[in-house]
Amino acid sequence: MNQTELFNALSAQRIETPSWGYGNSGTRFKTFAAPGAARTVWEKVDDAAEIHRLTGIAPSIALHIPWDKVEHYSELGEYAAKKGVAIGAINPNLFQKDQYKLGSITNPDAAVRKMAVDHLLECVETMKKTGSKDLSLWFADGTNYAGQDDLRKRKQYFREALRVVHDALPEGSRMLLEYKFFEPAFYYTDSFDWGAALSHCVALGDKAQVLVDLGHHAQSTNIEAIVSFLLDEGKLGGFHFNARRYADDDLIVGSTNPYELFCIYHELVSAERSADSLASETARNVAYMIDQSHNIEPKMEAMLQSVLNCQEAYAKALLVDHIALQDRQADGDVLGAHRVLNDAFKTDVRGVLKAWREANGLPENPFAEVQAYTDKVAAERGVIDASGGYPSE
Ligand code: RM4
Ligand code: MN
Ligand code: MN
Repeated sequence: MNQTELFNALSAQRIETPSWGYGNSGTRFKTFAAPGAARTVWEKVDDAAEIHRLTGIAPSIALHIPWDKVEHYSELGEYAAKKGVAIGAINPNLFQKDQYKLGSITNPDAAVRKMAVDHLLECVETMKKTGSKDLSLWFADGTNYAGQDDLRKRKQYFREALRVVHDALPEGSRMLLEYKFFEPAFYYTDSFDWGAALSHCVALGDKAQVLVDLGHHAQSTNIEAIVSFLLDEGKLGGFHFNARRYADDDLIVGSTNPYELFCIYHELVSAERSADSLASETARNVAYMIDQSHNIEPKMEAMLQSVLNCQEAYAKALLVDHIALQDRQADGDVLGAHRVLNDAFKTDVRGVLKAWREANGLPENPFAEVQAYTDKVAAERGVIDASGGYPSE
């Protein structure tokens, strides 16, 4: 890959940032208020636009409904467009109502299941107003004890509900189905792994694809293998990027395991470049999204770092010598092939990325600028009471 091709690929990279990464957030123990944290969806749009201004590759913001509910979505869309970003994925919320104690779309009570489906359909209507192409689905549904509920019945409820939503999606849009093996349910989760999510998506049809959240796997799961399998099936729809050490930690993507992120990007680049049209088209349409809520680190700086970590991993993946790699693989050269991959991973791409930033008129020192922005909004917005967590003493 020559410099022009490398620069073009870097310019085409896209990372969506989440509205919920800009507001105050915490653990169940405590939410520490961040000075200047966005208080409204409009301010979240301002913050997302600033991250895009600083990076050039974060042109959309995901919304969470109802956290980001507004009366007129067209107004919000226009406001965002004026700021230079688009409204991205719509994330429904099916875990914060009292009725959902035993689940939403898999609840044993038909009235609750209907309420959940109605919310999903409302989100489909919202997509039409915001021009969003992706409905991003995560379900807290599951059970805590063996025998608590009928697992096959729950699977059927899950499928039935998703079918209604799938069939209501406008042309050219899709549903992205997340899976997570635990939490908040601990015995069983209705969308518990990529295999279950994949079989639902296959049964539902063309508008259903799997979303891989990096925090939703058991320790040492080979996520790049899941990515390659889903790409080959034409069923990888998107990512929720973050990093984990123990569980769904939502730390900065690429911070705990940069090699994993590189290997994931390598699978995406090689699918995109392959002669297999299904895999390459699937790779080209993947929605890359960050799903992180920063609890103690400065929010804007953390989001900036996250986008830049994705850029660095992608740049390294672009440098893999695919011809040499295929030759070594065909020769059964175990470590030779491994070294070809690692040569790219070990390349210091900071100089290339600096040159790319210059060529694209981006700020030379985005961290200094994000600090200035954070100071400015802290003065304007102040600190809002966050408290949260367990009841205070
Ligand atoms: C889940 C999952 C979803 C997110 C919720 C709040 O762990 O990652 O994507 O919307 O958390
Ligand atoms: Mn997620
Ligand atoms: Mn998660």
